[in-house]
Amino acid sequence: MRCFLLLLFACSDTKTNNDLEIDVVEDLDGDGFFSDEDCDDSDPNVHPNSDEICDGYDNNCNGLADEEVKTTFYADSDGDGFGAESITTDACEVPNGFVEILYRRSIQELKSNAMVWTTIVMVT
Ligand SMILES: [Ca+2]
Ligand SMILES: [Ca+2]
Ligand SMILES: [Ca+2]
Ligand SMILES: [Ca+2]
Repeated sequence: MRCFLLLLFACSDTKTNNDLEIDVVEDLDGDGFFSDEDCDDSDPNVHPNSDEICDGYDNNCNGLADEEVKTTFYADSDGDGFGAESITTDACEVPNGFVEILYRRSIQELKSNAMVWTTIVMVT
C-alpha cells in the first residue's frame, strides 16, 4: 500500500513539470527589438521606433495601421475633377470616384479667373 501512494505522487510531479511554459523572445530581423515588442519580427523596418508610413500596415507597432498619414479625398460624382465636401474618405491612394481637390477650392479659382475671362470676351 505504501508503494502505491509513492507512485501517485511521482505521477503528479511529472504532470506539473509538463505544464510549465517558458517564454522565448528573439530578435530574428535584427532591428534591436525582441519579438515581445516587435509586431513583425520578420521585417527590420517595422518596430516601435519606426515612422508610420501610408502602406496599409502598422509600421510603429502601436496597434493602428496608417494613423495620421492618410490623405482625405472628396467624392467627385459628376467627374469634373472637383470633389464634394459632404462625402470624404481617408486613404493612401486616390479611390475610384474620389479626387484630392475640394469643390469649394474650384469656385475660388473660377472667381479669380473671372477677370481674365471677362477681358477675353470684351476683346473678341
Ligand atoms: Ca526584431
Ligand atoms: Ca521588426
Ligand atoms: Ca501604427
Ligand atoms: Ca502604415
